[in-house]
Amino acid sequence: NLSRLSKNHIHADEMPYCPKTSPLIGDFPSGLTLAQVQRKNPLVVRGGRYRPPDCEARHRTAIIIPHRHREHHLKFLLYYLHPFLQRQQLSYGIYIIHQAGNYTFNRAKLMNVGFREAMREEDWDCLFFHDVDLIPEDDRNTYVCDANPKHAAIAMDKFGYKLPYKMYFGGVSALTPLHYLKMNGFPNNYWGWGGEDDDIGVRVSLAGMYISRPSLKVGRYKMIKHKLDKGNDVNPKRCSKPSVTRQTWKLDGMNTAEYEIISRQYLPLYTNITLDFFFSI
Ligand code: UD2
Ligand code: MN
Repeated sequence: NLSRLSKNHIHADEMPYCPKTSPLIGDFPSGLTLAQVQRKNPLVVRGGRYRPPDCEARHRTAIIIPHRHREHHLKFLLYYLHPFLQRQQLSYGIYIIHQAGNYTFNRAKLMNVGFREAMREEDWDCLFFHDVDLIPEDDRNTYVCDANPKHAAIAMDKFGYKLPYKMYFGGVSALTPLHYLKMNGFPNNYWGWGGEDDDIGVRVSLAGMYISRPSLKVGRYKMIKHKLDKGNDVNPKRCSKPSVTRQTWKLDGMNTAEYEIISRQYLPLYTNITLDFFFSI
């Protein structure tokens, strides 16, 4: 007994003390690397794809994430999202749509790119259009589609876990390919911050559909704090009116989305699709 005690003691002595505050608790573990996320998700394969190992998934979901200069957020999102989606027993793939260059950011147009490029690869039955900085807090928030377009991010910490206004459609939304095509996708002409989410919300009803939502308890998200990015200035056209969308939705959207892909990389944790709108304007 004594000898075992002393052995333990020596062993403990050889190790450094744990940090004063554990990096393993709290929201965002410090010093997290993509290699660590990869090690924690051994069943995720090339391009950020996964299927449950012991049953046939009932749902095939693609996650479409618009991205530029948010590597820090992306790392945390992948850290939370991969295990979250695996617990839901989905067959899934993660697509990062990366806008390169300095041209003004265009979130909605990047979603159109993501839709077409993801559907080109696989017959996804649901697409989640997902801000890079939103972390789902509740496992019951299932990443599958409803009969109508679903707005998933309805209760965010930054809005006091309440829906800010009735037609709000920002953050995270889920549409089937049929929903998406029915509303002619998302607008291509919202450059910079704001307005595109309201336009998208109006498209849903103009196309004869409803916005479905999970409960306020389930649709909870944490937004990683950030400032407005360089190259994403407030869009002067952000206060678009439903009457404007009514005139434009059939003329601008998926049917007119033009772009040129610079590269497509199948990385261990996601598929990265890079483009620069400068070359397609
Ligand atoms: C709100 C909406 C968002 C969108 C935006 C207006 C929430 C939680 N989200 O977000 O859906 O409607 O307003 O456009 O209310 N991004 C980059 N790099 C950039 C700029 C943007 O990666 O330089 C991506 C990233 O995925 C980000 C998203 O675009 O999460 C939205 O941009 P934001 O986070 O700056 O805008 P925010 O939080 O006001
Ligand atoms: Mn944000």
